[in-house]
Amino acid sequence: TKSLKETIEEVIPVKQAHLKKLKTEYSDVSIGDVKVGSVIGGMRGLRAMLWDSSVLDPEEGIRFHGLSIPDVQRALPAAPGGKEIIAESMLWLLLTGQVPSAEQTRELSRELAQKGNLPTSVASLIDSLPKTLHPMTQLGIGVAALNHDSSFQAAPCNYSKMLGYGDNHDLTEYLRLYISIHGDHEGGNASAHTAHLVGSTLSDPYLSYAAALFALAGPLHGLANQEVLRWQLSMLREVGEEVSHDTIREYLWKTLKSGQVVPGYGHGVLRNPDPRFIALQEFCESKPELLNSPIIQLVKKTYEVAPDVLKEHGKTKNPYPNVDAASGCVLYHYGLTEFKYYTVIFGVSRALGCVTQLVWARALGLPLERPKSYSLEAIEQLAKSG
Ligand code: CMX
Repeated sequence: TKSLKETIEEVIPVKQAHLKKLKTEYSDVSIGDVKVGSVIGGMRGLRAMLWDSSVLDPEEGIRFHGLSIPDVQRALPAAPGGKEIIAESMLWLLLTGQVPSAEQTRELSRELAQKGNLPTSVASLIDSLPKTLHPMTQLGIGVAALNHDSSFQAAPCNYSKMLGYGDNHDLTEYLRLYISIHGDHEGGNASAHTAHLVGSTLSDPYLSYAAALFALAGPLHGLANQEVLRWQLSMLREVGEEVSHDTIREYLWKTLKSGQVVPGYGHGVLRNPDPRFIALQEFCESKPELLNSPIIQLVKKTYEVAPDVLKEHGKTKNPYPNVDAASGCVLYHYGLTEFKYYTVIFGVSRALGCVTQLVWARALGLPLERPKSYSLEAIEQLAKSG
């Protein structure tokens, strides 16, 4: 059986040749317009990045090397004794475009675990930080400090054990699914793009990935899962467990009328329910214990009502749930009740996509990112001159 390194060695020349062909044959071909709306609107929809491992379709959601979430759930090996995909098999797929065998996945898990010891200096650094410092800041500082040492590892293996939940098989399975499907979401989202930009300066993987974590820590991005839980719990406290759809509808309107967004709903690109949300919902439906949980029942009922309310509200381009609408509530049910920690799990998972792209950026010799910027006056001049 081939190792990950041997497989990548085979794949790289093929991709390099493909890039060379694009460069030689198509460098002058235009694949889109740059509209003023994109320049002043956070580069929304601008076709401006190469990101080979995953593509986000507004209607059907993410595909990893062409495989949808149900496809990867069917194709990728599960952990021994489990049913859910493990992160190592997703890392293999992202890096190589190929589905690993169970044996290859186990070998990669072993290798990552062997390389996964934390240097004592980093452990002491983290211990010296104030306990009240947000866990995302602690994670970013810890990862950045790892650049002192050489070997990079994205080891999410044994993560459940490290968190002290090793005996909880269902939570371990949930974390496997969670980490695998949060790993990559094409290149333009804030965390992935940050890792790519910082990496394009040849900054090392620790610093590039640490930068991505700080982008993920924002409430419009990864922090949303913590916000969703806070919001659903206060709804639960106010409306109680036996709540009707009408009461939820009223609560949603109250949130919107107070000028807040409905957390966990809407997306910069997606225009349908996020298939990652659906995969997590299906996980809940496969476990009777989760189906009886008041917070998970509330997430489900909210999903039955919120899209219509958001459509009527009329602002958001996507009235459907994103992945954050469900993810934190399941962790909460299983007893992982430190809200602030949730984005850390998302961050651990994002290592998969960020590291994959750093490998590919180096393998393909991609250049320093340096888009052109313009002042408001200059944009107006450019727009007037057509
Ligand atoms: N509730 C209420 N209003 C919403 C909304 C929501 N869930 N989502 C978007 N809107 C509003 C926007 O605030 C915006 O209003 P203004 O015109 O007054 O500024 C309008 O609808 C248009 O926004 P959009 O183009 O549909 O959405 P954006 O691409 O600007 O923003 C996102 C996308 C995710 C930041 C936004 O939908 C949001 O704030 N959602 C709630 C927070 C959340 O769930 N974030 C997690 C995203 C997933 C992730 O990256 O991890």
